[in-house]
Amino acid sequence: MRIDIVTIFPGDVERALGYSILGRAQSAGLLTVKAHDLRDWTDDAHRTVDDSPYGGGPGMVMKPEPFGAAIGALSQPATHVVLLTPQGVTFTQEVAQRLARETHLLLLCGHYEGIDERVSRLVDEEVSLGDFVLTGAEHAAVVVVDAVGRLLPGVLGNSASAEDESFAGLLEYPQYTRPPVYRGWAVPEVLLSGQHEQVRRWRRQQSLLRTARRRPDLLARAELSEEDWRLLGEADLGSEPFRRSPES
Ligand code: JF5
Repeated sequence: MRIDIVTIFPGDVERALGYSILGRAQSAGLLTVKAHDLRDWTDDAHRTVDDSPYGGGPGMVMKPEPFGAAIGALSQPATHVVLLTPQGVTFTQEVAQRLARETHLLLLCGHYEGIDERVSRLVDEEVSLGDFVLTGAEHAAVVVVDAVGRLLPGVLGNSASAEDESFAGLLEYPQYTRPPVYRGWAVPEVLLSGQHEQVRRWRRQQSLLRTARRRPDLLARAELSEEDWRLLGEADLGSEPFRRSPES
């Protein structure tokens, strides 16, 4: 896959994506990421990318022409153009899986108080990380490249594809490693028992309970088996252990 990113901070974005698993994926030729300076598609001496809003009001609005010229220069027939903005559809694992099937992504990063509305006519979709506002969409672009990049064939280890199917349904079960007792908190006995079928049932039950407590919205949409209903029914929904400062 190739991912081009249009931003006023191309150096920072490329550096952020050059480390760890995504850096290795790029070195291995599984993924190519290139960040481009939006100001390269301006034509004035000051390389202006913003202007004051029509109708008045505070702040600045990003001009449409540099984005339009960048899209024109970087797009191929197969390119999928994504504008990162709080106005977009919410980015989920399902969106990441859909984008991971593309061969060429072009991500556009907005800034300031917003972008001229006509830029939306030039893109395939608008995507938002969630209901919050960033100073710039660069951090959103890095998140999207990370979530999409780890889904590409060969980027993660062997367990990758199986693991990803499990998400979007239920939350993961709790995991433990050594030591068997830490600060008086013991690892659940069943995990030390070597009884694989009991371990499997316990993990499934923990996933169901944790999802019921923390994300009832996910549980409502999950497809539960007969066994799932039994595992849920036989357990006390209860509450989670205290975190810091229970009296605050
Ligand atoms: C931005 C107009 C972009 O705040 C964001 C963002 C949040 N989720 N995804 C992107 O980007 C900055 C602000 C205003 C366009």
